[in-house]
Amino acid sequence: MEPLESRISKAIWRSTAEDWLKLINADVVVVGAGPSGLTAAKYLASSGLKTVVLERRLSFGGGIGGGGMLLHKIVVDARALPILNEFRVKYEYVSEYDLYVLDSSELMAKLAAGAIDSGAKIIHGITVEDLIVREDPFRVVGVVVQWSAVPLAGLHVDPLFIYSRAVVDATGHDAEVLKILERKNPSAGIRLLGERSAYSELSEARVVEMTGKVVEGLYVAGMAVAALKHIHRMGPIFSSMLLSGKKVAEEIVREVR
Ligand code: 48F
Repeated sequence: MEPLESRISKAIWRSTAEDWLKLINADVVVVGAGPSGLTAAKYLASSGLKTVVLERRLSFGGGIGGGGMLLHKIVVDARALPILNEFRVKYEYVSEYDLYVLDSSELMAKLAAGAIDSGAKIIHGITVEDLIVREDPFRVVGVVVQWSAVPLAGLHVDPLFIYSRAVVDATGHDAEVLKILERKNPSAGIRLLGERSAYSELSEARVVEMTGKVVEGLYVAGMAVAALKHIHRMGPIFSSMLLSGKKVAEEIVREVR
């Protein structure tokens, strides 16, 4: 048998290559492993769509881990309970405030586990730096990807591509994919109106309402919706992030399947 070092390396290269050869023609690319992206990934994958979540960092959960001002709790309202139950996340009802409180660590872990167990592939350390598009009519047909370490090192390295039937911008407050769409593709006719200051109640409702398709092939979920539609921020209440993820998945399943 070969020495252990060469077997370690070959096993990793081969398995990675096998995964990527499948993923290069995905059904759905979800950009960002925050609450909206992970929720979307679970429902997409459990509907049988080949789903890959690309996450720039080496962790899951996006803004969940910071809790409320670094306190290890977040809240939801009753609308989110069916989703929390599906992911088997525990919560406590605080009647005085009419809110459900949960541990941020549990939400992160179980959203990720739920997405993976449903068949989604989550790949860390990958930054989506551009889109693949077609014109006349304008549509998005995939993403341009790079190891996150490359921009951090300030290197110029040409990226690679993942072709997909749908892309979801779940990159949070910065709406990174939509910013690329706006900056580099004037023919898409999209303008980001920017997020507004806090108004939790209104924002929780509006983000879910405005979740969905942006242009052919590109959808938006989570706080990126607020950046697109000039919606207020809501702080560490996460009902709309979960509901938005589920809603975008349902829309894509209807349109892509
Ligand atoms: O920010 P994030 O948690 O987005 P979200 O799902 O949820 C927002 C809430 O966490 C919170 C809030 C609501 O209560 O206000 O902020 O809308 O997760 C976004 C993820 O996307 C990754 C980023 O590292 C984070 O984990 N991300 C951002 N840009 C890219 C990216 C990119 N270009 N390529 C890959 N990943």
